[in-house]
Amino acid sequence: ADASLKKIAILGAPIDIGASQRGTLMGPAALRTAGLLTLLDGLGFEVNDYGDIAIGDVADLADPPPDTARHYREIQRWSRALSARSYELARSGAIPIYLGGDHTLSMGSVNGIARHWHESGRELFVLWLDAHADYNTPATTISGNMHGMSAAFLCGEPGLDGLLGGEPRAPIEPDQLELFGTRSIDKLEKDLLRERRISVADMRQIDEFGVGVLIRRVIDKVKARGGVLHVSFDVDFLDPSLAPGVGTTVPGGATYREAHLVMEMLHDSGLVRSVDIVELNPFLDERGRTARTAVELIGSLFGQQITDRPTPSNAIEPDG
Ligand code: 5AB
Ligand code: MN
Ligand code: MN
Ligand code: MN
Repeated sequence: ADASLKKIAILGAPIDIGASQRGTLMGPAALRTAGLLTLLDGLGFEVNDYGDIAIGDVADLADPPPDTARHYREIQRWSRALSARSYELARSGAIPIYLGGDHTLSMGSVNGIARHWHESGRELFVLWLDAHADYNTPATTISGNMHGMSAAFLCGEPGLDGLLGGEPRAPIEPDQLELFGTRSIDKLEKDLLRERRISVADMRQIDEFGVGVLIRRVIDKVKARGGVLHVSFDVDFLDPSLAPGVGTTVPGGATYREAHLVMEMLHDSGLVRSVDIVELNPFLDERGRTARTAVELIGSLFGQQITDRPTPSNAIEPDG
């Protein structure tokens, strides 16, 4: 086995201007507080925490901001910095885990990773675990919130072409994007998804066929094409009863057991090379529940087995 695969690189990106609700900028701190590093360390990885990325000294570009993309200029700064950094991290051979921050994070993180895999001659597939499709463009968006545009941007949809400035762009093909857990799509967004023939495993399909069958389909496709996988985990993929700490909850999300099965099967596939954890909003969370659940799921993604779970401390103690 490749020894460098045992290395994990953590990078936080405290972004919240891509969403309508403030607060996701506390996400990286909450995920660290919930024990992400200790958990990964305990699973046998060499974990390096590179802290949170800073954008202070990035000079503004001169491209005209689209008028239906809110906070374009700030998100441009984050995306450029993240893309450059992400490319370096991917090249280092470590598995980067990006801590968000709202979902605009992926515009930078995935672009940098895609650039690396493109150079290595391997196809990168992006699994989008999310209640939403995030396939709006400045022309289709109703809200103007850029966290609803990241998947479209990554597939090279028009309207945000100047976002990365001189940073090399590495668009992924629409057939390299796999939406999973979807249950809220805007009208024009849906039209665009259909036109591009993007694969969508929505909650209706998950109810009918089960997550096991549908995630297996994704894994088999990536394997058949000799590709690798990036997991973009929007915490609103989970049911709100399990993950209340998000700004855009939609009822009917993945259950505890479904989400764990997804992560465990992805781990067993050996295909995952990078991860985003986004949209956690600690300001809306209940006593760290959402952060802890997200961390536990990342544990499963990196090899924690369901059978290794300790019995909670409220269990009846045997007599001594
Ligand atoms: B998230 C909506 N489609 O464009 C829009 O949380 C929601 O990153 C986007 O998935 C949700 O504003 C973005 C209504
Ligand atoms: Mn999202
Ligand atoms: Mn979402
Ligand atoms: Mn959201």
